[in-house]
Amino acid sequence: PPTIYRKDYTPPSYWVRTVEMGFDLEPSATRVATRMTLERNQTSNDKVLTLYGEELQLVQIRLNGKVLGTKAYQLKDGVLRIPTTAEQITLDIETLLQPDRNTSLMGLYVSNGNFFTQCEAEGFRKITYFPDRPDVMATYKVMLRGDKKKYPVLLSNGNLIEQGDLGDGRHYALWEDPFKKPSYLFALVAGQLVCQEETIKLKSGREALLQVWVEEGNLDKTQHAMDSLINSIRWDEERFGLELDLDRFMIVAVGDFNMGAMENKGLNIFNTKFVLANPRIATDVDYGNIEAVVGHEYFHNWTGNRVTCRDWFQLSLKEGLTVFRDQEFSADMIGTDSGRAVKRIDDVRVLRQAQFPEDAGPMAHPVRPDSFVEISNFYTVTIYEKGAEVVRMYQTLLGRDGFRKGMDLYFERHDGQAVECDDFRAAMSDANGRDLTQFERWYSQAGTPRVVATTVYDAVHKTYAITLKQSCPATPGQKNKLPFHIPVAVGLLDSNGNDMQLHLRGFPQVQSTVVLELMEEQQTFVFEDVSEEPVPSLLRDFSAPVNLEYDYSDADLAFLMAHDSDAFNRWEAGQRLAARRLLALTATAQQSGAVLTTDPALSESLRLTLNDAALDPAFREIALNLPSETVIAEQMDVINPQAIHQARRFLRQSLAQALRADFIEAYKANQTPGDYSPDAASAGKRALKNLALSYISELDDAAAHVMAQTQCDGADNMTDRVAALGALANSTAPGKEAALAQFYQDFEAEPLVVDKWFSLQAMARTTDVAAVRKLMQHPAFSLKNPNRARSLIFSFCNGNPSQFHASDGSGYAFWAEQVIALDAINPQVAARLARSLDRWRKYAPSLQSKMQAALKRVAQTAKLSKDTKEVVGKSLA
Ligand code: DPP
Ligand code: ZN
Repeated sequence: PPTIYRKDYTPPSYWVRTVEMGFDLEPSATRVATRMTLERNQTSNDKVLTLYGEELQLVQIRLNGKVLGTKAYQLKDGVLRIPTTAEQITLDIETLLQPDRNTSLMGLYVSNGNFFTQCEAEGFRKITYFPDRPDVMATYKVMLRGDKKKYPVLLSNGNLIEQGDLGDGRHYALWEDPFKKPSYLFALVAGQLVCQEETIKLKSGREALLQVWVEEGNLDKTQHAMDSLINSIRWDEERFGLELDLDRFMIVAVGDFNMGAMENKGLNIFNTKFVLANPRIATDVDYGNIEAVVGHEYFHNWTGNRVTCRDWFQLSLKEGLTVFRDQEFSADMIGTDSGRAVKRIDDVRVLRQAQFPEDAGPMAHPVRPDSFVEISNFYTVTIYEKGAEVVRMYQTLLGRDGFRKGMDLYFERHDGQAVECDDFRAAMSDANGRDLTQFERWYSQAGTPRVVATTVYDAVHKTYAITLKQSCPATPGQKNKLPFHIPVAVGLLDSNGNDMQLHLRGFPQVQSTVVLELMEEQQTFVFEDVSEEPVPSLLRDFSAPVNLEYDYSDADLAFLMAHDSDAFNRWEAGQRLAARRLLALTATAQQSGAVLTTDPALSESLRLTLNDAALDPAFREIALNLPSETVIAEQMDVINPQAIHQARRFLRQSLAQALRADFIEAYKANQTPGDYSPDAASAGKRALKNLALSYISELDDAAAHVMAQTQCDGADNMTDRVAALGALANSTAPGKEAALAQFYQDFEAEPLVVDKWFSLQAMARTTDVAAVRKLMQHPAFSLKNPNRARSLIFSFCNGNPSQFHASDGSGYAFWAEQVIALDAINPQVAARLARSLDRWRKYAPSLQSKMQAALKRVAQTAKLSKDTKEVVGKSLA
């Protein structure tokens, strides 16, 4: 399959102005009649109109009313070319689809008897032949016809214009979207659905109808999504002055969905996982995720839909910005400073856990990639999460007000347009009179920059100099990197642990946190009037997506853990200390016969944090969580998954021993009696309580078993229940099997909970490949449902490193089998799983060769999708 390059972008030869579509909905044969009016793009020299179509049966094409014979066009490899230079064209295209055979879940498909669409990025071409590219924007009018009983609800984008009976047991609905949009934002839904609805008044006084559509029986699980939607609408009005532009906004939940959710104009389609919640089935984390994803998709209405992407290389223009917006929204919903910090830490954890490895591996790509084979493979943590960090850096450099000015200018200039990342940067720069030329490198250069800090205190002149030196590792296709523009937020702590007032040489303001702008390869920043040698607090609030290194002593780190006014760095100091211990323990664990020992300094520091009642429970929980096995792996030259696992388990056990009484105390002190509420304060208490339970459970003794069993039996909410079941699943408790069976029996009818049941077993310490294979035999397991496949197979391959990397290579053989099986069903999901071996070159040679063999086995499979081919190809390259 061909590689597509950003540099090859050319504007389309024709613009589409209006689209009218008629759908006759039948699962095995849906007829689609599309009429589009096109207008020649005066700037194009191309004498051909190009449309794209995939897996379509083409029935007929009419150009200006006249049927086109097969000689009047060329159809090859999904590209339909019609030679023409006419100024205005009306094109009628009739296609025939088989939605019930569509397991890719792209285009029009059937899920549990209902119809849904997914068009981003290139799914519209599975519905009709079309200039399916985001810079082609048109207004749409959509007629849906179908059986009245089977499909009582017929939805599409925009406003419902008309509906009625067709007399033959069928009915119709006509929808019109007044806003022009790219084809990837098209959507339809048809089937047996019910909704919760509410009318709200927008800031301007206009009314809007909000609906959350679900399958019957799920109406008791929509309130949180509705609340989140209303909060999102209010937040965007307040923070960015952006109002909902439609009279009607719908969210529809579907159980078969490739991604999290989709921002189709006025008709968002969501994975059920990010809609359905009540205390019985959803955890605190689920509640938080639903709020974030509902916000994310809603915010796309402006950042993505009103202003969209010129081409798919600009994907982060909408995704990075919209993730940043949803992160800020979630933080504002918590409201407290400490809540904001916990949210920030959570987001950075995701970045380090998933994006840093991506940036260091074979799929590393810039936030604005230069090329791709299959765009679906570029819906990545780099585009999304690193993209959000890049947007956050504008706010760090320009301030909140400056950032808002940039946003205002961006909309003023580009509303209704399809634009580039550079246009966003220009708006930020122009609105603030700031030169952001060098900042462009965040978009063009891949890899996680490394910043090494060194400091010198001059006691005579009372100056403190911080020297920052940046570099960036080579990534595929990019050997040498130029310096980035890096905002490094810095504070200095005096010997009492208080923030010093900072006088940065050459700058008038005095502050407790200063943002140093590192632009050269190496720069020295001098602080004056520094009365004693401080402890530096570097990269506060994680002000840039870099690896910052500084030669802290253990004592410095303990000091920062106890005193830093920047909550992020308090947490960071603890993580640095723990990572040090874990790396040392891992090194020891690799020597045969070695005995693991730990020093009490770390447990004493953690004890202080655990027992510090002045700190939010949510913060204490996140601070007591050790760096993950993946994060530790990334810090090693050669990854040894078993040694890392052994080291981390040992450290957790020794902490459990040392802090047992404190954990029991925390467990008791953080109960949340009364009715369940997912608010941040209650969720934080539950998180700390359940963290205590998980540490105590590391001891795997009778008392721990009783504790987990009691919580499992008595829990009145999913957060507590699943935490207790997880503790049991990782133990040798006598009641373990019965508890797992009971859980399944209780929640058999709730697919999202059954997913949890699979996933927690997949990640349990003792679950090996054989156990996963056995779980695949369970009647509730299916490879066809992406959530289910992810809950078992992805959870095992990505979330159980010590078993997945079993020395006999059985995990890799299993992985290859599943990638191949999934690829035949759903290439997008398969290509995701294919990423699990990205880092194969970092393992010991014996594992490497087995991983390579598994990758080759997949690569050599006949009829492999281009999605999976690209991923394994890049891995092996
Ligand atoms: N654009 C979607 C989202 O990220 C993904 N298809 O919201
Ligand atoms: Zn998005």
